[in-house]
Amino acid sequence: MQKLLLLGAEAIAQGAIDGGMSGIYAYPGTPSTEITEYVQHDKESQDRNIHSMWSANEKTAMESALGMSYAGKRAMVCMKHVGLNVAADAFVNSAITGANGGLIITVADDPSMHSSQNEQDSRFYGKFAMIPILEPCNQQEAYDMAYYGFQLSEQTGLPVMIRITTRLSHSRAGVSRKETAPENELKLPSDLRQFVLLPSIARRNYKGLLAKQTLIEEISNDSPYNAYFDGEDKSKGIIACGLAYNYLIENFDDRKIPYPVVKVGHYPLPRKLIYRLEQECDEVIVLEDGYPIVEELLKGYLEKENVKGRLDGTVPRDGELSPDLVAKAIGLVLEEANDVPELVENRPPAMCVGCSHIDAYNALNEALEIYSKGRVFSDIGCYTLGALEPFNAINSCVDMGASITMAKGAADAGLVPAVSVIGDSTFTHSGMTGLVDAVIEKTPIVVMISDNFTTGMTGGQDSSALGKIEDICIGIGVEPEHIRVFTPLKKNHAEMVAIIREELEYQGVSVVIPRRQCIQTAKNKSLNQKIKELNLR
Ligand SMILES: Cc1ncc(C[n+]2csc(CCOP(=O)(O)OP(=O)(O)O)c2C)c(N)n1
Ligand code: SF4
Repeated sequence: MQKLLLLGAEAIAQGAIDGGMSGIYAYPGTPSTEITEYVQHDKESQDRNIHSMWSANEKTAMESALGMSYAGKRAMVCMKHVGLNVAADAFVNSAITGANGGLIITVADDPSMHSSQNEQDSRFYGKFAMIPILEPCNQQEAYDMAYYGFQLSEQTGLPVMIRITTRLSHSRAGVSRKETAPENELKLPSDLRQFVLLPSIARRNYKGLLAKQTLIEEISNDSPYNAYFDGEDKSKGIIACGLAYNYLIENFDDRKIPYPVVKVGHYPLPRKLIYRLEQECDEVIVLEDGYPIVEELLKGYLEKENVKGRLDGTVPRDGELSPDLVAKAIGLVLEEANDVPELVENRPPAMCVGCSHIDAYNALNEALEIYSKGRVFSDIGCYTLGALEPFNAINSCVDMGASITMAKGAADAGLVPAVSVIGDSTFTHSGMTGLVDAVIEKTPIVVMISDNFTTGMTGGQDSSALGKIEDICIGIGVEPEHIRVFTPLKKNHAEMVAIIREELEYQGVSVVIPRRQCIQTAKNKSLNQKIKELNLR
């Protein structure tokens, strides 16, 4: 079989393509973005016409994938961990509807917050929804699990979560492909009310979900992704979840670990294997990249003392796991590593030279000089870097969409004028609904939608807002004379300051739109064509 050198994210994409996937839906977010990008660039996916889309947000992506599963086909939805918060309503309920065609939710967590606001662990969500979770320890397993996940989903009638973390997603290894599975034919659920979650049906479905818990645990106990490796020294037993297993074996050149090890790659936890480990060993060390979810389960409310991990400091409570941290946790002596040479400088992130957000912030800062500080609520995107020197332009960044609603709340409290700064992609992701609230109450806020025609921060994916922002704002009820568009360039600075000042004085909702293409997308032919067709410049 063909062998490929793939990132973990790409391995999932290839596994899904080979596993008979018919559609993939996603909203970009590091470290998950490369999964969908791979499918979009893959020749076989194009030949097979696998449907792929950058959806408006994670919830719409989740629901589209669920719709494809309803129609009997295999679908995947991808997002970063915080995206699962956005998709949570649909995600949790998809466990109650169940899946018809295989449905995989791939979530990429980011312990250590390399590019995220938190390091939440998506396995909690999988457990909360009571569905099977697959957690690969390497790129080959990432491929195999995506391939197998569709079968598992159809076997159990449930959506399946694949959980990865940044290191696995963004590192490469050789991956052997399997034979391509055929795509499913269109086939509706045998019960056409299965997806109608009226209380009477939801109650019935929920009982079904509860009844399936025994089945999914049995499957997990016998899963090839869970294993018990015996060891002679029973003074400790190790539970290594997902990537932690790879980190563990990296510490032993011959891969011979003296202690018994339970490798976990498939949840619910394989109870029989864990039970055996607990019985045979004096203490149990739990290695998991993320929250101490398994450790907490084993320790229990009564805090059993022979279970060690993040909670008692055997492993640091926060941050991502590493081979060195694993070595320390199991008592190995670490070899001294070289210091980072002085030549290597820490470079804080910064906006690209020539970025349109820079001109927009320069104008906004000057326009706001006549007011007291602390009134700019921002959002998540490249423009969040406006928080840093030399701009110091924003006072909040919480979650996608929060800029407009937080500005509204602050204005309601009397902080007038309040300003929101949001990007075009974030606006259609979850900013629009907040604008509805502001329009309903005619809240005195200025919403700056910094439109660069793309989702810049994650690498220039499609923006659902392209060519639609003014129409959306008018549709929501913003008065057309208070929607002001300008080109953020140095030469227009005075004009921009004057426009923003005028709108800051207006006692209602204003939208100002600095509009100029992200310079990193200048060579994107299809985007340039769309911009031309839409007459956007
Ligand atoms: C819920 C959620 N989904 C995805 C992301 C990843 N992400 C960060 S910013 C961003 C969008 C940025 O696009 P835009 O608002 O157009 O601003 P730009 O970066 O182009 O300036 C995305 C997708 C996130 N942080 N949170
Ligand atoms: S990628 Fe685009 S939006 Fe982001 S900083 Fe660079 S020019 Fe600005």
